[in-house]
Amino acid sequence: PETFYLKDYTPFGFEVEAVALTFKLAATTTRVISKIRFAPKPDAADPRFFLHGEALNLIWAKIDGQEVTPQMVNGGLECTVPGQPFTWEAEVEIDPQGNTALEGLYMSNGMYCTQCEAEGFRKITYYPDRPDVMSTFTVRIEGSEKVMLSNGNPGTTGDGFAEWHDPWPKPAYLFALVAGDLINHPDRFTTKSGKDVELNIWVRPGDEGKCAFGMEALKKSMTWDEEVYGREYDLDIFNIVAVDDFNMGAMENKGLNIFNSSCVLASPETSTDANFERIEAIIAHEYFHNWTGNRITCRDWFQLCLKEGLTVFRDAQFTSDMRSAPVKRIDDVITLRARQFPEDGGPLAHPPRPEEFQEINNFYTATVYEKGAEVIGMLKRLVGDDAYYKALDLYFDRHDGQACTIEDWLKVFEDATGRDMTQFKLWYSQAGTPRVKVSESFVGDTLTLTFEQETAPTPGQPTKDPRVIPIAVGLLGANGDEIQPTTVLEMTEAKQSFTFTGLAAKPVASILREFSAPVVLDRQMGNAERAFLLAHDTDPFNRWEAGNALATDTRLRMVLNGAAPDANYLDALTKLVRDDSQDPAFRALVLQPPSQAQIAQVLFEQGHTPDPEKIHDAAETFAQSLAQALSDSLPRLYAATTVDGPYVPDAEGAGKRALNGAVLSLLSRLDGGAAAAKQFEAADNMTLQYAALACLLRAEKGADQSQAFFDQWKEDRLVMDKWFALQVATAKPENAAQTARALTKHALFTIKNPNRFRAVMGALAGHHAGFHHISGAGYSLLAENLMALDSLNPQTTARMCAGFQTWKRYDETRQRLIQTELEKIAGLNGLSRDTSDMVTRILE
Ligand code: HT7
Ligand code: ZN
Repeated sequence: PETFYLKDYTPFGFEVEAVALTFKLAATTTRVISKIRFAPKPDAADPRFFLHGEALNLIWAKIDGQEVTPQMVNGGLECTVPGQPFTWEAEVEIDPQGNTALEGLYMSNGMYCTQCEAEGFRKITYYPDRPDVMSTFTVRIEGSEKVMLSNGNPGTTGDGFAEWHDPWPKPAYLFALVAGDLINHPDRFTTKSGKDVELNIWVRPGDEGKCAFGMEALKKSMTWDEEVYGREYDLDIFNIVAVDDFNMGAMENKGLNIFNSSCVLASPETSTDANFERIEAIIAHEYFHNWTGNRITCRDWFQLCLKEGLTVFRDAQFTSDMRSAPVKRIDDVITLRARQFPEDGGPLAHPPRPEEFQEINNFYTATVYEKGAEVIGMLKRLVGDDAYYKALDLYFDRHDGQACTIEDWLKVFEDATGRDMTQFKLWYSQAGTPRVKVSESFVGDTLTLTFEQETAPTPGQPTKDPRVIPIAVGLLGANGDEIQPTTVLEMTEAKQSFTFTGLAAKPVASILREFSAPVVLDRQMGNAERAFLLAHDTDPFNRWEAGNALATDTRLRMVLNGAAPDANYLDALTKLVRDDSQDPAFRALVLQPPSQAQIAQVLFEQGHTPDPEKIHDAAETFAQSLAQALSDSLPRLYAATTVDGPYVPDAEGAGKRALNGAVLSLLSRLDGGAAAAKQFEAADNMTLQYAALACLLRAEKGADQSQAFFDQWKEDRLVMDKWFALQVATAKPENAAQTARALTKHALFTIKNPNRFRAVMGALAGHHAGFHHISGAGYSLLAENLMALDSLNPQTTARMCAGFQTWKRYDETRQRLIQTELEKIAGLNGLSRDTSDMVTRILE
């Protein structure tokens, strides 16, 4: 397969002045007629007229009205064209019904919809399908569907047709079309300059009661982007459509966002607090792309983090403002460590801006998205808030309507601040997570902190240069008072010392506050000092981090030395949990144990071979000991954290319910599931019902409730996804694969729906001890299903291969078992390019 390189970038040799498309919809024989005005660029480096095209049946093509016979070449066509502006016309036939890959124009439950990012437009018609080719689009849809939507503003609509015009030049990956029997949840928004915008969320009949929350989230996002970034919406209408079959979460098509229904539909009865928060964040994310992605897009797909990192950063700011900033930061760091750190330390490691790829779909990764956002967080921390917004204003002014690069992005920071960004740019070009070792000395009145940074080799990058690392530090006195407020140390060398003078006594340093850089902090610290920070740190992130370090440390000692749970830590934890003056959301976070995969990650970082069984046993023993230690308080805590009144999906209620759920889970270890059974019976919202069912299933006492849950919700596909996933997630390790296998035989299981497939297979891959069970049954079941899915949906298959990416950190037996499965996948006849790329890189 061909490898694409950043260094080979060459602009397209033609301007695209305007695009007009006519769709004649038919399930298996849709006709697409294109009329495109091209103008040759006088000084084009590559004057070839090449149009991408895949799985298209070309009926005819014309240039300036004259029929032509283009030459079919790999991935598209070439044609001899005039030396002056000309009109290209073509008619192609495509088969939306047969398109199970969910890329291009496809059908989901009888409804037509599209997914064009990254390279799906070439499955709709012949076109220069690259993000630096921007043009205005006019679309006419002919069909009998009740609702027919495309990008931009509506034009004429009549019997059997609808026309749309998008005045904003855009790349083809932002094209969208939806047609079907849909119902809208309408609303309106007035922008700060007084423009009236029609808003709609379009859903299948029956789902109209699940749109109100998403609509409120959209309006909040529109207001927030005006207030914080000065960005206003720019069309007369903004449509969102919910689709059941979708490979990812959502897509920011201009004026016509398409959402996986799981990321927009919500109701208290069917959605958990976590679902509500995620929906709010994804609606914001897609909306924010209108400026960071659509108005300013990427020159090529190597620059993907230009739009994704920035938009994730913006949606995180939004969630922090709408909910609790510390809780959001802690949640994000947990996710970063769970998803990005393993990627950065394994065979799939790549920089936020990769320099080569075979299949771009495989680069929608935690590194591009989440690390991309962390890099922007560091930039903001280094230049300060005022300079950050000054640089962003310049970015929007300078680059509106353009397709840009990371160089353009860093240049606005250089121009706005006068700062040289050369060294900072290494964050975009170097893969791997820096390990920062810190040592402390206190002499006279001076504290010296010495940091050393090191990044392990990653594929294709054997050596690394030192990066700029912002390290936020505060100092606490013996009584817990803050004697040095947060200050950002700017580390630029491989080894560097910083001093704090005029100190009366040795302080306790709080280092890497707010997780100021995406690094592993290697700090030798006693548990007494950690307990002190857990009790006193004024930085909420580092307070949590101290508790997390204690929790991790005791778990590591249990796994490595067979130690008992640390009594001092249990004591500190029980004190904090019992203290009703503390924020419930914070107590819930401190109670949430580090995941078993996270313990495996830390063991690996410290040079050990993780043993999934021992890690699982330690987690169980610890939870049981904690439940015992808290036994006298659990009933009171459970009662005290019950939220009265009607369900409201806000941060305060969610925080209380999170604590209530954590307490219920401990209580269920002692009361045989009695409280959980009662909660399940009485629950009037999904958060409580789901939490209760999880406790019961974990205790192997939930068979009746599981059946009752199924009977109640079997018509609701999103709740059914939860039911499928929960059974796998709560299975004993030795039963996880068997449970998942049985579920794949269930009448409601279908391999063709990515949500259902992920519910079962994703839950299996996420069940650390179950997936890595020494029988190898987890590995072979996942591999078997990936092989079955590959020919239908390569994109989802390839993404889920990442479940195997950590294989080399395990013992030889497990490595052999996984290698056998990976080789089976690699050897599959007709394996897709997507999956082949992933498996080859994982095996290397
Ligand atoms: N920009 C969108 C990415 C996306 C996507 C990429 C590849 C294949 C299918 C896809 N669906 C959506 C989503 C986002 O980041 O907002
Ligand atoms: Zn995005």
